[in-house]
Amino acid sequence: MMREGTATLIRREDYAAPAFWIRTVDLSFDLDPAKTLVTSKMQVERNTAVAHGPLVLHGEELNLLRVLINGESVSFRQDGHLLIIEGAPDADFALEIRNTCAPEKNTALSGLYTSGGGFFTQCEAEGFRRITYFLDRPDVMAVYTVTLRADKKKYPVLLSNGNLLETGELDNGRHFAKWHDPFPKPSYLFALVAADLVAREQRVKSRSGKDHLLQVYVRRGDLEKTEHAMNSLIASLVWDEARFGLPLDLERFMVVGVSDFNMGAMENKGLNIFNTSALLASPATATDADFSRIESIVAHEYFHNWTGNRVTCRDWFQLSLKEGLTVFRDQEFSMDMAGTPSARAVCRIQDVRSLRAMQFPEDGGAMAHPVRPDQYVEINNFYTATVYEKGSEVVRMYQTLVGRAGFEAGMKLYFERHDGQAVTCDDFAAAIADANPGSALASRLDAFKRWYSQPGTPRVQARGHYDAATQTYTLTLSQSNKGQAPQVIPVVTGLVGHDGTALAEQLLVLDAAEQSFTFENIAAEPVPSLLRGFSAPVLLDDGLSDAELLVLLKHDADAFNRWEASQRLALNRILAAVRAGQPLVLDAAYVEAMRSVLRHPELDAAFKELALTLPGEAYIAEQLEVVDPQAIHAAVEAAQIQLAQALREDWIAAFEANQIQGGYTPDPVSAGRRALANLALSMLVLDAQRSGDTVWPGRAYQRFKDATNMTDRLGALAALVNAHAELAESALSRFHAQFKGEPLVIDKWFALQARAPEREGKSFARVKQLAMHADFSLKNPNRARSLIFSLALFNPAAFHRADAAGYVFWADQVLALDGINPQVAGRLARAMDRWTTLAEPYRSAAREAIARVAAKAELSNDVREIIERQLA
Ligand code: 0A1
Ligand code: ZN
Repeated sequence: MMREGTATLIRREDYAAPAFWIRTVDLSFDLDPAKTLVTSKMQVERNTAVAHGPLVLHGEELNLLRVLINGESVSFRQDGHLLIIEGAPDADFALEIRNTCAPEKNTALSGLYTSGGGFFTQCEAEGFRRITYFLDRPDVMAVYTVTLRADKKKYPVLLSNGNLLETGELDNGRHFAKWHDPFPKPSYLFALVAADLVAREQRVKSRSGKDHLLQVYVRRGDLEKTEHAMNSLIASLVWDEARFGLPLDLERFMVVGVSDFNMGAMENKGLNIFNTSALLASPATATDADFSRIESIVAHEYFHNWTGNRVTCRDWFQLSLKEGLTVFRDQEFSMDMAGTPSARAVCRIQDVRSLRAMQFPEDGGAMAHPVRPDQYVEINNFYTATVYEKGSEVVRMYQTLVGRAGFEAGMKLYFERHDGQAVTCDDFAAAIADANPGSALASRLDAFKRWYSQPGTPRVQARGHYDAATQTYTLTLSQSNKGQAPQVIPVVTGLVGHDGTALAEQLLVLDAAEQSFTFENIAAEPVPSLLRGFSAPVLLDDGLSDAELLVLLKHDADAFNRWEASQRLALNRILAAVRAGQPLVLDAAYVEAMRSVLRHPELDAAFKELALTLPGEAYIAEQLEVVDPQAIHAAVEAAQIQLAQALREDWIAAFEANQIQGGYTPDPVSAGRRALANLALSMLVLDAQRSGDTVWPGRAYQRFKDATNMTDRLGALAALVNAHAELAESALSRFHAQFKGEPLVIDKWFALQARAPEREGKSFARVKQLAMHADFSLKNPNRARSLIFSLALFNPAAFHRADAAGYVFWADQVLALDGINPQVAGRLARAMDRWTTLAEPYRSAAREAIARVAAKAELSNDVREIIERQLA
């Protein structure tokens, strides 16, 4: 871990090519949890394009044993985390390094570490330097041969990237395996696994007729939970060939699950490593949301094989080149898998909801940065919603501007030009534009690229004017983003008649501060449906009245904007109450609109559930200049209670109508029905708390006990817990007893309690109590997230307390976690990103808590960078 004083700011503009290339690496590992011996033999070449200079290798937390050049020992010096060899020859040479590392002490889970008695690696972004000394930067690409030696009983499975060359027995009960990856790759894509695992296997033939072996490795008892991941993998393979013509380039493709992992998963070449939470699913232990998340993460990692691995990033500032593009690809895949237009819209709505909940606050807060950041202290802090999700929106805008076929042509050119290279976001932009000369993109490419360089969420204002005499409708669009230059904003616009007639749809490209667009032959004043499908990641002020929003809610041909109208109607009411400091009272017009959605004979259950779910508290906070989390929560809760009461009969009908007979399948239609039934049940239990009715809590409890799948079981449990119903306690203990052998389910048990809507401080008190529970540990990232992150990042009303106890707890947990796993601690630190917008007394108390963390002398770079940005 880097300590205070060693932090350096890395700047994008300082990029320089490396002085040396490493062409091949022959790595051998003598695996031992306490002390693993690593021998690395490299073929090194001076980069003749760069002036003479020493060979400077990265290394962290290593014990160096020897350094040889062409078989001879050589003088070197060590400076912090650098190994410097002044006398490296000009001619190509062989470099041999021997060192040890201590996997079982590696609680940071970066580099080589142990988990559940096995060895695993995580090398992105800069973990390889914690395994051996290397030019640990993505533009140095080498061909790897890897030999693993380990005790055969404890570690029967030995895996690394590429193809298996050889296996055999050694003395003392040890064995070995030798792997070779023919594709040159950066060190961050290296991986090894040595553990006692079993695999689900499937052979598949690609379009070209090539055979491939797919394997999903997990711990012994988990094999039955790998079917969904395997199916998702096969579907991903088929999709990438069909949609982008991109085949699997390896004979063998392996996926491994591990329960201690910092992120969701990792795209190591041919050996993807997954957090078990992103891999394992059975109907009894995983919810519909888990099934869909697994499908998209399996696809995401698989798609990286081309977008990330075959073409990689020149430097870490280009991270969105692979991440934004790969998120876009996994989102497109999920939509195609969902099938029907309305199921596609549901996917899009969910993606936008999470963009607004996570990325919008980030872009307005202490960690705001462009999609292609200009500087960082710790790159691990930049695996963000901006780089991933906003990056994906930027890729989507390319597609909107050049069309789907144009985008596919652009991708083709990108691979023709750059296969096997480490490149930049500019290279990607050039490929898409060059493949589409004369497009709306090509003529504005420089301005479009401001999406990479300017942080912040642009605000777009739209005002329409109808001229009955000329039968024209003129739309004036303007944009602003904190004084920065205008961005290129594709605004897909429809005009809808008050009777619901679709009058027009057009792609408007806003590329100036203000522009007007005129529609001809419009017979009567229309309602504009702007930014259809959320065609750009902006905040829109369209000035629409309630009456106009109701027209869109009822008639818009664009399902996304129908949903958006439902959210705007709710948002307007919540904001008005919060701004006025008055209790929220829902009006009949809104309630009736929601009733007609709920009763609608044709709308899908999934859509109804999304339309009837109120906007998230974080997104509401984004609309306000001064944020009082308690006032927001009170307004949302009041809206919920009133909707629960006013629509009681309709909730009952929706609940009854969406019971599914027969076995569980995670398809979008069934999942949508379960989601609506669960929402209805929550509403009915909530209303029962008000009315004193005991029937619905009883029914929820019964359903909780009888459920045949986790979605229904957890839904019923959530209905009881979220309403603070009396039966919640016995349901919670029953649930814990039933699933005590299933860590991923116990995570849900913690998370559900930590996310329960706050009532009289009960949720917060419960979190503090659960932090002492025998099953709780900060060492396992999933467990830490399930409790502490759930409170600090996802339960604003429980966290932001007038007595500051939430902030004190946060500071304690950040400091404790920083001593274990800086990367995860850095993520928790981000709970305070938006503290400057808080109302008093929260604001002062928050500053004090942040200052307390800052005052700690020994902080990781990860946490220090976040904290310093918060205090800047
Ligand atoms: N590249 C992976 C995510 C990942 C990133 C960083 C990690 O450690 C710092 C681990 C995984 C992905 O996008 O799936
Ligand atoms: Zn990724």
